[in-house]
Amino acid sequence: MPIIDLRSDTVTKPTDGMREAMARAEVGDDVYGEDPTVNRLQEMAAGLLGKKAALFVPSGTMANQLAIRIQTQPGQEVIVESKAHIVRYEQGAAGALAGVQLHWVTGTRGIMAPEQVEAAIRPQDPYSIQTALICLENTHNSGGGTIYPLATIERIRAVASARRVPMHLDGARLFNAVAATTLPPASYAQHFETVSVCLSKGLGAPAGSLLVTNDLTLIEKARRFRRMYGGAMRQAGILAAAGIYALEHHVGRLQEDHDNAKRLARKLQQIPAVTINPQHVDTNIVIFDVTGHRLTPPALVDALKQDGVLINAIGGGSFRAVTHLDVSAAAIDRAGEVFARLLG
Ligand code: TLP
Repeated sequence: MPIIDLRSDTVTKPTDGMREAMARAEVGDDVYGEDPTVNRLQEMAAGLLGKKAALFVPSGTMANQLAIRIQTQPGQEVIVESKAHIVRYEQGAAGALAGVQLHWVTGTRGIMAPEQVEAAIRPQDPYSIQTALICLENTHNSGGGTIYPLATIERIRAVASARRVPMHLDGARLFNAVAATTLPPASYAQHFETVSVCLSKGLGAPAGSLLVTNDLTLIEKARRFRRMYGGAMRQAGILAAAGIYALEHHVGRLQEDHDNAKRLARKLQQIPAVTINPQHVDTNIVIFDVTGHRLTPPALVDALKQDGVLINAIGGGSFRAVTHLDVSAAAIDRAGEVFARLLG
């Protein structure tokens, strides 16, 4: 019985075509700027997002942390949604590495209202901590793969510009938002000084993220801190080739993952013990709740595993299932049967 792994879209394995591209990649030492495949990926990513430059880094966490480090000073503050990846899953790096304080704003399914952001920006008086950066996450992971409405981003941008605060986008899953809305990636990216995008989530590359910006001084700063953080790689073209392949072949198929996520959500909705609103499934992340069920969250995760379905418990009675290129519609149907049997 093949395992249906819905824990994350990070679990995807490189396809045969991707492995071939990796094997053929022309490489060089990227610390000398001499890896032609890394350079090609960086140019490609910058072009796609309508920016001047990009820096290839090992992970989404590093891309976010570089963005924070290069746009803040120790002792300043960063506005971020309370369930953002930067808050929950980056091991306190913003405090530990950049020396900044995070100012949490609780949004609706991860989306902050422009008025909330405005209220969170500190006054410029001699005693208040200074707001250095505003971070948004699109799609919002813990919010349930929520797409940031472009109109909301535009209004937050207007607030940020009026108060002269730069903005960073954690776009680990920006291409899911792009696939769902059919808006070009640059239409989102134009509102941010820096954008991070991940190649190793729904796009299916084994590793790698990009930090993208228009500001060449910021890219050079990021290159130095990438080195400091231990993220400067050598013949990284092998990984960059996977990224190029992903951008060329796997963006167009993301809508399949979104269709499968909706399919799973509709199946879960039919189980009385499950609380879920399929309308809230914007992209490839399905969050549902089974609070009060006889099985505790770890027991449910274990029972599902026995039946070949892997998901993550994310606190309280909530669970997350993520669709991706290694999960077919038929696999979703089988997972749906397992959920119905164990929770019904
Ligand atoms: N998210 C992972 C876990 O770390 C939770 C997942 O399984 O979803 N930004 C966002 C919005 C993310 O969801 C993630 C990874 C990252 C950044 C970090 O990427 P990596 O894992 O490459 O450091």
